[in-house]
Amino acid sequence: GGCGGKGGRGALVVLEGLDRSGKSSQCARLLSFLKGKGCDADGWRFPDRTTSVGQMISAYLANQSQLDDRTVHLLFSANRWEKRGLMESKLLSGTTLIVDRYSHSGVAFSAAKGLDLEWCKAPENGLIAPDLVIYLDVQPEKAAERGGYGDERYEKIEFQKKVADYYLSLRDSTWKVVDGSLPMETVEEQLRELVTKCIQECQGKPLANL
Ligand code: DGP
Ligand code: NA
Ligand code: NA
Repeated sequence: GGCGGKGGRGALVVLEGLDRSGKSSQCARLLSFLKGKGCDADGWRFPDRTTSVGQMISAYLANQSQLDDRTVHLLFSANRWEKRGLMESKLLSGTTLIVDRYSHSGVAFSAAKGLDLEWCKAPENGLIAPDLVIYLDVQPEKAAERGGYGDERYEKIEFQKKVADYYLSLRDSTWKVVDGSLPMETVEEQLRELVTKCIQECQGKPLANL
């Protein structure tokens, strides 16, 4: 508890966006803001490269292993499933989770490879549904100018453009689009407002599944 009232559940807040859209920095800033207010909050990220499934994914992303596209898709999904139990207990015990990528990454990146959209969505069914998805909107060309780009498998402009199109097609009522090309402090301020409101509003709502 702390920021949402006593006994309430935590919120599941997901940040999505292209590679180098600023998600990871904004997740860190958001987390320190929430903790500073006395909120019970944890920062998570997917893929979680610390598990054995996550290590297979990490080797694949670093081009150290070759895997069939559908196999990789199911590994990313399995990596979310292996954390579902802990996610549920954290949320029910009042911890808000700020998550760097989740199911929408799974669908957008695999569909951009040409896999069938509905097939891509299927293994995500039954995972916990986010209360809020914040999409950091940055043009692929702008993201590519940011440091460190191009080191991993998917960090190519043409591919990222396809991912962006799929992300847009996945937008639903839980999505808020934030202009990620604005100054970092402006983005940060918008995220604080969205998340503070979300934590208050989700108190009375039960957890839902995708
Ligand atoms: P990150 O650690 O956030 O930089 O993500 C690593 C890369 O993996 C990035 O290019 C996005 C991609 N990715 C993240 N989640 C998934 C997923 O579920 N499926 C696929 N195919 N790619 C993903
Ligand atoms: Na990346
Ligand atoms: Na990241």
